[in-house]
Amino acid sequence: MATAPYKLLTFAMSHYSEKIRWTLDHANIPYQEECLTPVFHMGPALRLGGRGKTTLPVLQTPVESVQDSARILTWLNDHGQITSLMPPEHLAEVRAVEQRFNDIGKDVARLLYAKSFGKADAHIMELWTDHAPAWQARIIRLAYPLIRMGFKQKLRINEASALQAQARIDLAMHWLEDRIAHGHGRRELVGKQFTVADITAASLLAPIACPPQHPVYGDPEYRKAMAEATAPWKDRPAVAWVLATYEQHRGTLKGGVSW
Ligand SMILES: N[C@@H](CCC(=O)N[C@@H](CS)C(=O)NCC(=O)O)C(=O)O
Repeated sequence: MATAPYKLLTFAMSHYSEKIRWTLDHANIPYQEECLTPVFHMGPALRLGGRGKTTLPVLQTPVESVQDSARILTWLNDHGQITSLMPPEHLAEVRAVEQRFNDIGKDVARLLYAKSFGKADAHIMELWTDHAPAWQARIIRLAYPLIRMGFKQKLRINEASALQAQARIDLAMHWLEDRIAHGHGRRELVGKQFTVADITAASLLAPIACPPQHPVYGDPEYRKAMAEATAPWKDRPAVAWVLATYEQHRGTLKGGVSW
């Protein structure tokens, strides 16, 4: 079997990873996804990213490896791969909307972990180990309390930061709702076509909206585990927009991962 020219390193449950996964799927760019295990991702992310950062996603291309979802979009666009998703006449606005939703990514993670650590640990452990080799899964399970503590520190998770995260997510949702309300019936956030602005907004809010098309957030177990965190937004038009966008545009996951 021919190997795909691109390899996408992700966490299964990462919303920034979903943004790139969706972009590649939508643009029909052949790729192989590899879901890494938290903690064990650091080596590959540091080595391939070459920027002293440990974040995923990282896209390995035939030319070079690119870390960071915004930089990956720039690379794909510069190489002529996603022109219809980044229309030149709207590029500045598309990127501004992308940035707006990138900026709440950490808040979404912070809030979900703040509300589920200590309450849904069994499910979180499962999410972290679902695609892991047996030896890694064993270590994660044994070290879970320590890793959880590390996450809490890294994401600065506490009562006050969770409240602040909730307020910032709320603001982004209000912006989205205002945008749709003034869109004269159009659901696209920029111009008249589907762009990475829509993909970014929908992906970054997906852990809250829980669209059934998403392999992690669509799982009833995930919804149950995150119910307390997601409850305040259940009936919001922004959440309805995310669900409708997934239904209309998400399509098949083509990275070859068995979910
Ligand atoms: N600015 C980055 C943020 C990515 C990010 O925060 N990824 C999280 C997962 S959602 C991550 O890799 N966390 C683990 C780490 O930082 O080591 C992007 O857009 O790709």
